[in-house]
Amino acid sequence: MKILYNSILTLLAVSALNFAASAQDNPVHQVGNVNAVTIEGQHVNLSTSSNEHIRLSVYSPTIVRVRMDKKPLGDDFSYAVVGKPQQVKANITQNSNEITITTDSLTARISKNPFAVAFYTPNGKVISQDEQGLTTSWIGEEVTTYKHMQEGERFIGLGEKTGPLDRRGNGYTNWNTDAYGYAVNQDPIYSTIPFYIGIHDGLNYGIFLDNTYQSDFNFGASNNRFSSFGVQGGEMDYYFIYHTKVADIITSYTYLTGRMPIPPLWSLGYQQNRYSYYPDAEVMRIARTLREKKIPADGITLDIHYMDAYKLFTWDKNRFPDPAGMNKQLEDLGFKTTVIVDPGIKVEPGYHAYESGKKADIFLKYPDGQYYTGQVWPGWTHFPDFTSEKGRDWWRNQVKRFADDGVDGLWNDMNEIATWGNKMPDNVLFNYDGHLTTSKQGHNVYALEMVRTSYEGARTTMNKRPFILTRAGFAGLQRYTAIWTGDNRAEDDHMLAGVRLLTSLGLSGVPFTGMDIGGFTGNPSVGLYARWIQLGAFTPYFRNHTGVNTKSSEPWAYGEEVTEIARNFINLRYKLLPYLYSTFYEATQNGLPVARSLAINYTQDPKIYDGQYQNQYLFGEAFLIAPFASTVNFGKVYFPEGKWYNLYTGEVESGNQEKIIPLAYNKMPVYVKAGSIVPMQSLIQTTAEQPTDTLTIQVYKGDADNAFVYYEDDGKSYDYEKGQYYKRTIRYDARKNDLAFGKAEGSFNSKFNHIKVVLHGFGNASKVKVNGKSGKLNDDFVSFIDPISRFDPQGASNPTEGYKVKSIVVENNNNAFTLNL
Ligand code: NBV
Repeated sequence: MKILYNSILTLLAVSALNFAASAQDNPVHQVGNVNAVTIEGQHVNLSTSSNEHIRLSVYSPTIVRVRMDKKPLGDDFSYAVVGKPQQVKANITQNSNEITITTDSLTARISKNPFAVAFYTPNGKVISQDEQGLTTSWIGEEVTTYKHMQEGERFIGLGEKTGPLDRRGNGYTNWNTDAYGYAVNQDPIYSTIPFYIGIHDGLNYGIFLDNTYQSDFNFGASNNRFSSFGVQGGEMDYYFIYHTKVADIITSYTYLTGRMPIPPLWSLGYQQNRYSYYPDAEVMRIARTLREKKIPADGITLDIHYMDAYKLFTWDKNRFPDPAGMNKQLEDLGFKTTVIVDPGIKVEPGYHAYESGKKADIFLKYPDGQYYTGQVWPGWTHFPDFTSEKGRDWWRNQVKRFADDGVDGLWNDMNEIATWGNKMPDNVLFNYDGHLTTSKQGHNVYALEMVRTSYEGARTTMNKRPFILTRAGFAGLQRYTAIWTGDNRAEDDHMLAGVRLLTSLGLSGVPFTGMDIGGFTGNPSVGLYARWIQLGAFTPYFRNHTGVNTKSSEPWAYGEEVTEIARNFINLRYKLLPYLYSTFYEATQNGLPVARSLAINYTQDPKIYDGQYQNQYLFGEAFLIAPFASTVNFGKVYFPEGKWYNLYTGEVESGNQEKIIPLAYNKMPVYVKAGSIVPMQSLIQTTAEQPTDTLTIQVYKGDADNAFVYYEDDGKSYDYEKGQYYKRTIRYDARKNDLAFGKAEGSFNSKFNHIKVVLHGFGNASKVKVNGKSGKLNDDFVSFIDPISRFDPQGASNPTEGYKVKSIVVENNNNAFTLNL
């Protein structure tokens, strides 16, 4: 038996050897040995014994790009990357075995036999390295790079992906997919961002795979050897990014793929949607009810029923006889209108968009020149080719119709492309900006180019900042649009999975994100709706939406008590707008998200990846949000390092602590990080209304220094590009115990003439100095939400939800000043 066993082993070993030796029989084409090297400034060009062409480029001191193909590298063209390579002092040397590229931030070592690459820190620690023996290989046209799985390595990001925060042990596919009522672990769903961050041994790095073909990522799914990323066609083209902080990796990634522009202020207000509000009288009823019930709101969204037979760029004449008039009435009430746009243009002779699209010859075609026809809402439709300048030009002109009707936002739906659940044939051709290709390469980038065009068209024709929303997209989508997570379900685990989708998008360069609050399919329980709407107030894009055959989802649809809860949190959102707008401004500058995974600030803390805490996140830099299912009355919260103030009571929790807390139906757990600086304003019902002229700054005593960049502008135009903004840095110095307001920058006049500083955790402070002179501290009371009638029948006249504080009011004259606390 033993002999038999041994001879089988020998046989296997011999055949393995034969297999490896006869490369021709090997169905996997392995990258070969480097046989020629040319160094051109920051670039290294290589060719190999098996005819691969490779180019490594130093993009910045922290970014190295790697390109490989089995044929000479193609035109350097990308829809995702807009950042240009920087002039970098890189030291490039070689010997017979190796090429070394050194910048002041990293070293790349390229082995020649066979080609493999490894990245090191300046002091020689391995950050990431190709898996020996596998490195990069092709199976037919499919190319994959294999990286050695490092000890304890974690993986985060990859955009809008379901599943856990730490993606180790999972595999994912990127193929934009219409995922109606998706399951919480379904993959893929709507959008593609082939960018992830790896974390191990106190190090972190990012990898962005810039290829629009279907891609597949394996983070140790059913293998304990490697992490890998591969594409079904085109070049292996990836960017390796190294920084010591995850936040800086996101900043470098958004240096490559761009950052969001500052959004219109109104788009940060509450948005009321449903599939669909019609006719116009119903739209007005919803708007007026929000005002009557004193539920602040800024947006109303029109879903597909506003169109005539679902034909794009038309209005149903019976339901909406006077769209411009209705939009004017809404505007007078302080509402902005967003309309849905789908890409499919109905095939109908005489219909203006069909005729003009045909005339301009902008629809996607088969190789024989016939237009591709697929089925969506209007029936058989053609699809504009947004990857051609001609197609984009046509769409930009169509969008003008909305501008003329007083529309403020475009909601781009069904742009995966969705054609009634069916996959578009592979042989549909995309112009791909002069690099004619098939649907295989064009599909994932279709939505990105659609929203780019909607943005460009709306920006020029609306003459103000438009609001653009999309369902699908590709890396870089943040340059044009907000995104929401599509057709989720009215279920607890969907609410929580939704949080992870938003934070994962945030890790992947997209700050303006939202989900259908209340759930799109099905009906939430009263308890779930109550929790979800509170959570919504702490999501970047606050949208309430529901499907066509579901129960109403407006904040008054779940009883008086829930209306009060919803009002409370929507009120709080509006009072927080100065904080939120400044946080969005930060996103425009460094690409950091608004809903922040704890992996950004507490990367090395294993607790934050624990399944029971992975839904916690920071809203901006100050608020720790702990969402829980509606079915539980107690929850376990993890407080990362530092100190945390309970938002409602001011009580302090120490960091590095796991704590079971009782969960109230009306108060989502929210904590404020010690040292935080939170600017707030008085309650308004719409951003069209002016708050009082006092900006309130909540300061929370802490042990670490902090700085907050306060930003303001007119909230609607592009005048900020000409310097018409108001910006000042507010610094908290923990040791000196002072708060310093820098001089205001920019030519915009702040709407606030006074600044009220509210002190939290400063004990019974009685004295304060303003620029060295004594100032007066007042006794004050702070309350972030109002009592709910059931719990306190005497209502707001007997506030129980707040606590005593001290505050001081100073004049805002734009000059620098310091408060010694
Ligand atoms: O336009 C209708 C819906 C819309 O309400 C939803 O938000 C999108 O995700 N749309 C999908 C079309 C298909 C609905 C089944």
